[in-house]
Amino acid sequence: MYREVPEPIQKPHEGPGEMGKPVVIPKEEQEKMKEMFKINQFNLMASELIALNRSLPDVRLEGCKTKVYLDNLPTTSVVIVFHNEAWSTLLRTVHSVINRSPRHMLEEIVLVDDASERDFLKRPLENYVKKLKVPVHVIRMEQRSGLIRARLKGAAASKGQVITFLDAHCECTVGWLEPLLARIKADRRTVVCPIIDVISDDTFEYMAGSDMTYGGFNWKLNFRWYPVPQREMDRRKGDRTLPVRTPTMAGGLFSIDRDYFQEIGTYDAGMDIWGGENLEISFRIWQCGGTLEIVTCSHVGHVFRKATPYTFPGGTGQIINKNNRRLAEVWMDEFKNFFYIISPGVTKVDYGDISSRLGLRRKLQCKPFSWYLENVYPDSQIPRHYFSLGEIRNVETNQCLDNMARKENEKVGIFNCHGMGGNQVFSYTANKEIRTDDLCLDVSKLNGPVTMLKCHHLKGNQLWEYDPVKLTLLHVNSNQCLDKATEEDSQVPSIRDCNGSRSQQWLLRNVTLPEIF
Ligand code: LR7
Ligand code: MN
Repeated sequence: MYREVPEPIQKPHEGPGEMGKPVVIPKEEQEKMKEMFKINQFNLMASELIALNRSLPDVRLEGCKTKVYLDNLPTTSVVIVFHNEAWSTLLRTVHSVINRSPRHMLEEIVLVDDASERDFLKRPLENYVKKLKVPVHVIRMEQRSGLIRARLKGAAASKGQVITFLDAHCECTVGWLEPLLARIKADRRTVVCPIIDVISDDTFEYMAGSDMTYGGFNWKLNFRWYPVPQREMDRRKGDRTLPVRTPTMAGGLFSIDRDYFQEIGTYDAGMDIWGGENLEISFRIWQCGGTLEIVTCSHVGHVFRKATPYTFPGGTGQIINKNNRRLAEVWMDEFKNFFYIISPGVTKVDYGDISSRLGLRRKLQCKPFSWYLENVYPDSQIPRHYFSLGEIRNVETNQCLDNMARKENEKVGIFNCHGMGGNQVFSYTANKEIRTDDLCLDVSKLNGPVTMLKCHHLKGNQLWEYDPVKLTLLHVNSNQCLDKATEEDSQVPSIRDCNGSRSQQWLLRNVTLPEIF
């Protein structure tokens, strides 16, 4: 698979993929292209056609292009961990760092090989990087350890005042580094992420990411992008070139002061392979007195994949559940129950010893998760105040509401209760919404079916009153009661005139969380 990659000779703006243009593979090559796609779960053939130092558009906001930065910004080491990465994407990451960073701010690049099995990542890689004009160190994990412990090893070996982590399939654009380092110089407890642009996994086209999205998470503890809320626009007085305070980071691309990284407890070395570390460090930064930002004047591209190309020794689910369990137990206080009720399987994994992480939390006197939800992430899908969390069971049929499609605008179903959480978990909040993630139970006409719509917090068609004695769920706007599935449509509950029948009685599982109230 390894082939000698000559020093790129194309003139800028010519050749495949220049200026971030998409690469189209001719018909006759497409069989081979599909085969090659499987190796890394991206279009490896396209990537190999593109120069390692391809040109990219300047996608920054106009107001970013004229900003000036101090010359004495801290130096950074760039740490890139990889497992079986492709030659072209790994080296394109390296070249883009070298070509688009002011030389005096770039201490070195540290490549951490997480026990890759490909020969071209051994000696050929070492020989290649020796010729580059910036020190590039290749260090190796003795055994497959996962990205978390690999990053720890890279961080420990790095010398810059700042550590900048990148995935191994990134491309930095003009001016990416200065605004990141400037924020850290202004406040060493600020951890900063660039805007993550999209490099297409199909064509390697470069597409600017939005400065209007920031990081959040859902009940399953998946990282998710959400629109930047109005309060954050207001705080910046509408200036989109100012950094956005973000509740969470995606995980792969960020800069942090080297000593501060130590102070706040680096990463949880008990986490394996992949996943969870991004929310863990996000919660920790905020709860323990730091700030997490997306610096909108810094753009770095990343190849977003639809599937993972590598093995997860021990099973994907097991590993991610373990990592998530560790972060929930250490940082989320009673709110971990949201996660456990929606994913009951998680509570069965062995998550190892977390005493040193709990000790860290005590030592740093970190704030509770409720503080984080209230002050950093008030738009969270996890409501701070709620009455119940769990299934909503019909007394007559003994069946449960089921958000089968988990999509906006979809009708709610009613099926046998499976007790497995997931689509049958709803919360009844203090605002009298019935919700799951950011979707709310909504009915828009008399006798109408129940659908899931984005919660609007305006009460209206999303306001429900539960009567714990009569067990009814009154849809206030229509003054009708939630009823089991009707004859016309045996799987879609709807509202009907309240008549006291058992088909209008519902059991809400009550979770007592005294700390919250
Ligand atoms: O066992 C492994 N060892 C590794 O060294 C598994 C992975 N890795 C390397 C891998 O080669 C890559 O360079 O770790 C890096 C990240 O792995 P990816 O590219 O498979 O991760 P991802 O981009 O799918 O996932 C995101 O979430 C991860 C959760 O653990 C990490 O935090 C990734 O860094 C993170 N990526 C980003 O934030 C880029 C934007 C994606 C989004 C949203
Ligand atoms: Mn990645």
